Amino acid sequence: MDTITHNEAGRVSADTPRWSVAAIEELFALPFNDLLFRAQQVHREHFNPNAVQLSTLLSIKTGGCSEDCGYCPQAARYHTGVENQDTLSVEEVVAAASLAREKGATRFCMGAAWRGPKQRDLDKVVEMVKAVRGLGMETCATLGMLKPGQAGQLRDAGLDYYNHNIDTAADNYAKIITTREYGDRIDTLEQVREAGLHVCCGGIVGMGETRTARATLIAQLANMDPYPESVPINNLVQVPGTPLHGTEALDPLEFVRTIACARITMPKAMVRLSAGRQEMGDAIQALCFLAGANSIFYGEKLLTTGNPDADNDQALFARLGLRPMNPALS
Ligand code: SAM
Ligand code: DTB
Ligand code: SF4
Repeated sequence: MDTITHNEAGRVSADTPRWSVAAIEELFALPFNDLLFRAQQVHREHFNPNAVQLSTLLSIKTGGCSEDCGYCPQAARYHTGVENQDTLSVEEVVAAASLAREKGATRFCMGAAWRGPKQRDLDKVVEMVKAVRGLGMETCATLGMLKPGQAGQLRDAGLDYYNHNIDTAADNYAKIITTREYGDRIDTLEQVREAGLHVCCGGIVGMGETRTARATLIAQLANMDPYPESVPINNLVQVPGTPLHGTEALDPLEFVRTIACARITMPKAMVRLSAGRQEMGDAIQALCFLAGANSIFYGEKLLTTGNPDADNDQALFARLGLRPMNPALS
C-alpha cells in the first residue's frame, strides 16, 4: 500500500497523484459557487475557457446487442423500438463524416452495438478509420471489448482515440450490467493504452446511484495512471423498454457538480458534456461549460437518441461567446 498524504488542495498524493473517494465527496459537498469557481480556475490553467471541442457520433452498427446494460436501448433483450442496422459501408461512413466536418466537427466517433468486434467486423472498421482519417478528422471508435492484437490493428489504421466507458463505479457495476464485469472493461482499457491509442473513458450518472457512487466513478477515472485524455460524462437518457427507464431524474445541478469534480481531478483531460444535453436546456449546459466541460457531441443524433441539432448549438455558442476548438491550433 502506498503512503498517502493530503496536500492543501485536499488532493491525495503518493508516487502518482491519487484521489480518494472521500476527497471527491468533499468537493461534491462544497457550496456550489465555491466548487464552480475552483473548477473554472483549474480549467483556465490548462485550456482556453471559451473553446469547446466538437465530436460527431455515428452508429456504424445499430441494435441487436447481446449485452444487458440496463441503460442501453440497443440491447437485443429490451424492447425499445430501436431498428437493427447491419454494419454500414465505408462509403456511408465517409459521407456522414464529410457532412460532420462541413458543419465544424473535428473528431468523428464511430460506435457499434457489439459486445466486442469479430475479426471480420474489425477489418471493416479499419477501412472506415483509414477513410475518415483521410478527410483530416480525428478518429474515435467505440466497439466494445477488444481481443489481444485488435487495439494494435486500430492504431495501425490511424485511429486516434478508443472510447470504452467504465460507466459506473466498480461496486455498482453488477446492478447495471451482468453480462460482463468491471474488470473486463479495465482489461480492454489497458490494451488500448498499451497500443498507444488515446483513451476516451467516462461514465453515466442519473442511474439512481448515490453521490458516493458518483464520487467513486470520478475517483476510478482520475486514479487511472495516466487518467484518460477524454472523459465523457453522460446523463442517462431514459429510453422506454430499458430497465432504467423510470429512474428518478438526477438534479441537474448535481450533474453540473459531477462535471466540476471531473475537471478538478483530471485537469488536462477533455471533459465531454455527453448524452443528455437535449433534456438539459441551455442554462444547465452553460453551467457545465463554467464547470469545465470543454467538449460536446455535435449533430442531431447520438447513437440512437436525439441530441441538439447543429443550428441550436451554434446559437448557444453565440449566446455564450464560445467558439469551436481547432485541435490543429490548440
Ligand atoms: N457497445 C460498445 C460498448 O458498450 O462499449 C460501444 C457502444 S455503447 C452504446 C457506448 C456508450 O454509450 C456506453 O458505454 C454508455 O456509456 C453510453 N450509453 C449507452 N446508452 C446510454 C444512455 N441511454 N444514456 C447515456 N449513455 C448511454
Ligand atoms: C459516450 O460516452 N457517450 C456516447 C459515446 N460515448 C459513444 C453514446 C451515448 C449514447 C446515448 C444513447 C443512444 O443514443 O443510443
Ligand atoms: Fe451493447 Fe454497448 Fe449497449 Fe451495452 S452499451 S448493450 S455493450 S451497445
